[in-house]
Amino acid sequence: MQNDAVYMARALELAQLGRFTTSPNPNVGCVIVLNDQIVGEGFHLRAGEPHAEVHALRMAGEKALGATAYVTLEPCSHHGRTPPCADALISAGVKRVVAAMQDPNPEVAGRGLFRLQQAGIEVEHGLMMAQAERVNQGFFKRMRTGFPYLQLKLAASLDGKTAMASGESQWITSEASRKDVQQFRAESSAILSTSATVIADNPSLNVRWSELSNGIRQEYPERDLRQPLRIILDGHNRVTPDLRLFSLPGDILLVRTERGDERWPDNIEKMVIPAHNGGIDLVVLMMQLGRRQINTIWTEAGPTLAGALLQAGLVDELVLYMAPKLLGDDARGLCKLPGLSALSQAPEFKLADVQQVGNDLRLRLLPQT
Ligand code: AOF
Ligand code: ZN
Repeated sequence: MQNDAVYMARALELAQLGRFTTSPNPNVGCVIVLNDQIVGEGFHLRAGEPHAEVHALRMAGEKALGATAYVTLEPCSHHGRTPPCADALISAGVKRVVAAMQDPNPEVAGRGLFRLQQAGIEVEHGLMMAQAERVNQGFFKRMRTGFPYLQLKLAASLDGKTAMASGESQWITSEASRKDVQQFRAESSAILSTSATVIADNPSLNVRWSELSNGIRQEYPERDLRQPLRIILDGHNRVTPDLRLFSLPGDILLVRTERGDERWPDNIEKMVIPAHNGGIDLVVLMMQLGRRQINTIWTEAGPTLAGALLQAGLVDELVLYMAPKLLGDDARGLCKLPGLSALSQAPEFKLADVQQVGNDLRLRLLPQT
């Protein structure tokens, strides 16, 4: 139908409203239309609460009878924390369902659409699929591979340096870039850093909702503004409880290579991962974080972790803030990639987006495979 794309675009807009809260669930939006009029709208806010379709059906009431439902993800067919949305659409008497894409969750994976079809509902899928993919990059990667979607934040000078020789590095980029970072943190399931970084910079690694630029604080009730999980890699047991991040709200997951119970700080989650090349085995770590239902990881650390993640092929996206400064020859490089000797071995990236942020440039880059 002619207006299908308009209604799906609205459903995608609604799906986006869940981006700070739905993890580990996906962002999903739903619009119900009768006689070319929107009679119901909804989105998924939080795991354990009703799915997008249920909110939209509640709003539509009896007007769902004979209507078309536009959903950004295949309606679910399983009993998870909530009952199947496919059944709710069938009992409400919806006539047609248009889904942007199938749900890659193996519990669903086509069964939702099949069940609707079996009930005599007209079913279509694939409308605005590329956009629908983008609202759930993390959830989809985890469902398809078991690994989280990992973003690596880097901050560099014009000459590609990230810190002075002394290690001084915290304020290379502008205030505007630091605000921009808050947005990425807020949308992530977890923020990943290392003991080296938290000891050197003593950062909060949490979301300062008041600093987010676009009025998010007004749009969302206080209870919805969760803090992403802070994951600290501490391969050499160096983290101590006096660091700032321990005194701020939000959960912390400390990752070490040996248990040694007595020396862990209190009130944190512990994870023990085998050692690899003198550090934590990052591939095993990511598998475990996927199992722990972490969809997206925002990484803020130094050149060692950056290089190791890149070499292990675990980075899905680089977000590079480039400040118009020169730090000179003695400054430190952006990421440690030992053993590169030929240009043919140099990792390459595809530029996905470039934006000016204050006086800095923000580049979003995807590894070339
Ligand atoms: C939908 N609509 O709005 C969402 C869906 O534990 P539950 O009951 O919340 O189910 C979670 C799973 O349901 C999730 O992994 C994904 O496959 C699907 N999410 N499905 O029809 C929604 N959020
Ligand atoms: Zn559902």
